[in-house]
Amino acid sequence: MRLDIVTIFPEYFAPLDISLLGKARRTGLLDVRVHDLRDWTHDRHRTVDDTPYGGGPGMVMKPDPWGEALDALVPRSDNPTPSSGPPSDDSASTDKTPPGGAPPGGGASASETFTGGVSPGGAVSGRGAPPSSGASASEMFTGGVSPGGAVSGRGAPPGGGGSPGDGASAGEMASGRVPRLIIPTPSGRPFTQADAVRYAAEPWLVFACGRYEGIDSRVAEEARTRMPVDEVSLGDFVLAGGEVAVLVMVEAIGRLLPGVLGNADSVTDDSFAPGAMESLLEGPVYTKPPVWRERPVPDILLSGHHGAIARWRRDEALRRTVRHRPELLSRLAPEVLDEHDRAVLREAGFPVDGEDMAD
Ligand code: 6GU
Repeated sequence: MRLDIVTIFPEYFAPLDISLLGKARRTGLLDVRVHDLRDWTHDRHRTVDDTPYGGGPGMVMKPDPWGEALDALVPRSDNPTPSSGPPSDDSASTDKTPPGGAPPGGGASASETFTGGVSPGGAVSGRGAPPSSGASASEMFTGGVSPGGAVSGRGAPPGGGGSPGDGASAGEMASGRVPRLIIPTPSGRPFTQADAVRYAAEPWLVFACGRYEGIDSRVAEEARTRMPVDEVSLGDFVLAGGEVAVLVMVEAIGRLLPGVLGNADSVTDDSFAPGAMESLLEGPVYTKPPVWRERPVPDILLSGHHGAIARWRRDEALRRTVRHRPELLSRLAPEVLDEHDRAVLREAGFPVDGEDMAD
């Protein structure tokens, strides 16, 4: 998977060199390229912000550097080779891509187009054949995804992918010819585990980190004419900028890529994992010693009865969800609960079979 991150603070992304994701990058599972937005400015001060029209506090990110950055990273159907890298002669490279780094996953045309990618020091390296071969103008601007076809084939995308107005066809997305653009903002739709799963199946994502009061709205609007764009939020609080939000999302997505976690670290028991844990919080976990400061590990976990252990874990997940996130249970369809689940919920004080449950 290829990830491009555009930011005015490339240093924020140093953590992507370590731990799980650092290893995934070194083994080539993850191709992360960090770009300095200021490389696409042209004035002496490398200005990226300006005062808001209509007045008010704070500053807004100017559309021009963003437009040029996206033009450089994402080929246009009428100008397939990314126009140029940032014009800056700044030699301090923030592009972490090794020469000849992996192209976005997908078809041959994608790899022809993006081998080498864009280096922030200057020009596009390794320009390949234009991707226009085989893609008609109508394919480029169908303005949506084929009927019934979520782009990633994972059902209705809650993040807005495939909504009318996405300027990319399912084929373009699947081939990695155009990326999905993800813009973190507190005014976006909530980012969920389902989004992480959906994004992890895509070959190429571009993250645009806003600062100040956000990015001039015309940037997302124009980008939507040529690629799917999701504006997403991590929750009901305000961060100083999108960088930390992107780190969070990249970690949530990256750990789901095949080969990043070992088999022993299956993600199916995670809180929110699609399937049995959807809308449930994972319960408590224990390791050795069996008694610690006079507190024993629950006997059942030492019993060796796998079925009983699985049932106990589910009971604990249900109880914890009642305590911490009762609104998640209200979303559960009653048919995903068995009689035992209902008994546990009732005992924990959550009304089942009542109007609190989804239909
Ligand atoms: Cl995604 N960005 C910013 N700047 N603030 C946030 C957020 C994102 N999610 C919650 N607060």
